[in-house]
Amino acid sequence: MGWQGARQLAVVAAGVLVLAATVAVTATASSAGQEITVMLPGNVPLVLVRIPAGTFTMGSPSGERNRGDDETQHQVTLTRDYYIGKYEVTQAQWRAIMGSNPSYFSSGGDYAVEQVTWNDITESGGFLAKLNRHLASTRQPGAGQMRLPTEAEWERAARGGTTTRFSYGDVLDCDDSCKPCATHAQHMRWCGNNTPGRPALVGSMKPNPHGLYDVHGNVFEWVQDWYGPYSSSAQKDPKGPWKGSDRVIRGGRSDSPANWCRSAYRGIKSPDTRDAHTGLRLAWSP
Ligand SMILES: [Ca+2]
Repeated sequence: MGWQGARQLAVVAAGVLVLAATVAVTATASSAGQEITVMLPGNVPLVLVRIPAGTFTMGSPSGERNRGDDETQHQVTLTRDYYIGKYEVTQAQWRAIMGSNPSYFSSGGDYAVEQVTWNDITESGGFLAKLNRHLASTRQPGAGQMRLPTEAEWERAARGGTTTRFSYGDVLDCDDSCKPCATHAQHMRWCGNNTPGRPALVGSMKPNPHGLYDVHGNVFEWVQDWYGPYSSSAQKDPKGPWKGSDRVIRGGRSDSPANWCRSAYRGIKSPDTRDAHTGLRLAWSP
């Protein structure tokens, strides 16, 4: 073999190494906790975290303190991995896509966007439509497929494998009011540590076991589903009732008592409701 032949072999060997590296990345792509970042206009990043397919118990046990009677426990299987926003959608992200900031507490930047209706998000020409067009035109992941999470996807992601009232425990040493509570204070923006009663910067509390921020508190988050009673039987990829009058919001808000921020708590709003405490988190099925 001459010098050229040896050089070609080296190139081939390097190619095999590159291929091996590619395979390794692909293998990692199926694991939980993987993050992707897409870029919005103006170089505004948006980060999503991979949540694994699997089965979990949705709702709360009958003995959970201060539960609602619409939280009937049932088994849910999600058959596909999905991504969900690491943070609530921020005012900078909304402005990058829509060109304006509708928030009542309009600090801008990485504050959670609010005063957005379910219709603003999902209608033709709304946030999701424009976001998906941007991702398509820039050939980024999620193009044409970014959406709100289903209620089941939201709760599985929020629980992060836990069965307690919050993803950081039951916190039975505190009551469910706005009284100070050292345990809650590290994990969520609720009335007990947010005296002005307004949303804060996203990501300023501890994350849940999936690395998601502010699933408890800060702003309520619209999900895809119409509100309706749960079935007590096992469900696969549930999407809620096929019709209804109210949509579901999840996770509590910066001026709510602690129990509204529980993993199983279900809030209800008409899809045209615009208030200073309701925003959103994105989802995508790869
Ligand atoms: Ca929240």
